[in-house]
Amino acid sequence: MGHGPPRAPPLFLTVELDKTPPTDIGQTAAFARRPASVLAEALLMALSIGIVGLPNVGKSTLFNSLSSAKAEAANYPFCTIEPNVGVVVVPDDRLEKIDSVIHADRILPTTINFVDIAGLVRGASKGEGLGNQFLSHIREADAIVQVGRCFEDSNVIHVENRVDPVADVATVTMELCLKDLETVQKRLDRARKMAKSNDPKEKLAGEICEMLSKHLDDGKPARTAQLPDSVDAVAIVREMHLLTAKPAFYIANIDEGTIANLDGNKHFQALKQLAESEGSFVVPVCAALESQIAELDPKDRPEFLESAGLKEPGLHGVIRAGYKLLGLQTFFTAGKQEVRAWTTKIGAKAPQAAGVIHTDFEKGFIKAEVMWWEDLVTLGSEAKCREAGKLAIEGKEYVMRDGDVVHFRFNV
Ligand SMILES: Nc1nc2c(ncn2[C@@H]2O[C@H](COP(=O)(O)OP(=O)(O)O)[C@@H](O)[C@H]2O)c(=O)[nH]1
Ligand SMILES: [Mg+2]
Repeated sequence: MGHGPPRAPPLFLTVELDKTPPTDIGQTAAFARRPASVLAEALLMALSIGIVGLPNVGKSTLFNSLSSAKAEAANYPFCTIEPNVGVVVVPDDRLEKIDSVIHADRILPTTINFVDIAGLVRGASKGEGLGNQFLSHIREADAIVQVGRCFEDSNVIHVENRVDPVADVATVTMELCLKDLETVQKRLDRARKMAKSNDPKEKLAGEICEMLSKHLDDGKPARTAQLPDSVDAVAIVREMHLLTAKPAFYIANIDEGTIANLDGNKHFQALKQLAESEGSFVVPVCAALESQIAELDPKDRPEFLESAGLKEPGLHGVIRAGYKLLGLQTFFTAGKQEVRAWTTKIGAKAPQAAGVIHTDFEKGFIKAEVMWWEDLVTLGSEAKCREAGKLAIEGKEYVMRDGDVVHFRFNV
């Protein structure tokens, strides 16, 4: 195996992607044969999580901390794509460990997008506040995280004059439910009109819409509705693109005083109970602390975290939660130029993973050479893995694992 065909060229596209400012895209050789929108395409392909919640709960503070953890993100020159869309680095300890045996020129983590969605207030579904502008942002997001204010601070006005995250969450969820109700009602009208045609799918659509109407009317998100478990039913619901059908979790924005002692924060406990009743979960953070952590030099962070009683920045938990909720996993490429993490959906096969790096890798996929990241770190090199029989040659049907280190062979 050591005398196989020459190594595939380095990952030129991705290297260029990070180094080339957007205006120069069409001019570099690597991009010459690709559409100028390749950067836009790459960024759009990234899955995104929308941050929602009432005003003054700490959304923007969290968003800014997420997208301005500058040191890690230095390799991403356009960390904020639009003022409210941020590219966020997915923290992963394995990168450093892999690099401890590779000594690459640089390490590149994988990313996920967060979107700061303002404008949700009571009455928003009827155009209050910023009107319906927020809706398109929520529709575009792949998942939703709702921030609940659990901190008391008389200097920060609460729009409804009380600190009650469960009530806040209910208000926001209700606005989204009301918007979904309109969608469901339209679909129901159509199903009823079509009833005469005896189309079984329309009959099913009618039943589903009736169930959903009742559920949404109670202020319950569509994702928690018990619906028929069939391919048609799933398609009917999916086609409606309901806001409350998106996967969701919660952030509890806690004050500095109780972040290290959550049992003592009744607001957090209440929010946790609500999340769990929906089969979801809540991640505790202190937005005020997170914004200080994001400003710090990475080498000063451990001491700061320790003094705050934290093991890691709370935002790491938020990022991991979002990643998991979206059903994502990580694989690595490791070479002299870079050690890099990439994202695929759980269950992706080797050619799809190759396509995350470059569409040519997918089209011309031949095989994947796969090592387990820990084997690489323990044995010290790809050659050693090969000798030890720890480097597998996999084909098109190989299902990627979280933690694979891969070298793709392809033909263009
Ligand atoms: N005391 C305290 N204030 C916070 C915290 N998080 C946010 N704030 C403050 O609350 C105000 C509103 O925060 P912002 O992030 O703009 O809220 P948004 O309207 O949800 O985007 C700002 O003055 C923040 O500094 C926190 O954890 N503790
Ligand atoms: Mg804001």
